[in-house]
Amino acid sequence: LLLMLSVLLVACGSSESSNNGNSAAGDSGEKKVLRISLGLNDQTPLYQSSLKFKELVEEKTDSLEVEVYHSGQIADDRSAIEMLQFGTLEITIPSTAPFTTFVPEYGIFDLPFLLTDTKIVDSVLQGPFGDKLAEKASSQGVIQLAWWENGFRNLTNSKKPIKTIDDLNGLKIRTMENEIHLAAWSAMGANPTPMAFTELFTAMQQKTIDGQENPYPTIHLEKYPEVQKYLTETNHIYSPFIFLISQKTWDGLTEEEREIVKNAAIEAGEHNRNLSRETAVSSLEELKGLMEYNKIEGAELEAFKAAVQPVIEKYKSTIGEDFVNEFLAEIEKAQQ
Ligand code: KDG
Repeated sequence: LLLMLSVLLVACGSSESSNNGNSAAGDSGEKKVLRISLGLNDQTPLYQSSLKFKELVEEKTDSLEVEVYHSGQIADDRSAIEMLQFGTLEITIPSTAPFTTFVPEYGIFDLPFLLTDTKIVDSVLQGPFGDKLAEKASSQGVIQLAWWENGFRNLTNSKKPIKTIDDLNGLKIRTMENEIHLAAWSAMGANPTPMAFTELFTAMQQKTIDGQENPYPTIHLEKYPEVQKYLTETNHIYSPFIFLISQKTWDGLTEEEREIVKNAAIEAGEHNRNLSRETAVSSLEELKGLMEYNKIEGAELEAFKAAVQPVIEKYKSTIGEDFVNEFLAEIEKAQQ
């Protein structure tokens, strides 16, 4: 029995290493495997659109196979990005926030209350400015092939309704691993803690934190109402997803395969934007029946904006003053 077991183990080991060999090096004659690492679960628009990407790639070529892993099965956002750099993972689709430690310019999205609707978002990202920013990723051993959508972020907590900025006082909020988010929530009076997405549900369940902020589809489909009672519409941040592929993987693809992968990432990105937006509407409807909901607006919204203004000013230079000004000009152009 022991002998059989060790033979089996060796067989498993070798098939795994040959599979890794395929994905990294792309041995001729065998399929190259593109694994996608996602933090969100298999109910979310992110996962559904990753399946769309798989379908688009696999219908165009027999040489590539796409495998989609959800719920942080492979890694959290930051570790997945590092794996791409090492060439030990092929694709990940993280939020931009944890990517700012690699490329600070992505921090424009972390400046609160600047992007206010999807029309402006599309006009800024689906054009030359979006392309220019995406090109900056390649300095880090990863290539951004497309803009996908996480969505507008809103606040939940287990303690009390948040109606005024004073209600945030001392509230323990999980943020993404991002300096500007920490500074912004501190400026609004909360007590923020950075944490990988993969640890978030347990932290809410065990009450080591009181609240968190994410787009409606995540709040609903990751079942946060099971551990959070209050939902506050703040729309404080527009959070993009970035479709990243390892430079090492890219180098191992033929010209034709690159074309297929890039086009599929863009087309599935369009699918993702539509699905995310539809789901944001339906998820909010569902959430209103499961949580106590209110919206920050009018004078109260102005108080939130005023509190984070010094943070915006402070981080302009970290991101790059000229680049932030270019971003602001793009927003203004889109508003006309
Ligand atoms: O797959 C994406 C998630 O890992 C993460 O980016 C979701 O917005 C998110 C968060 O709050 O960490």
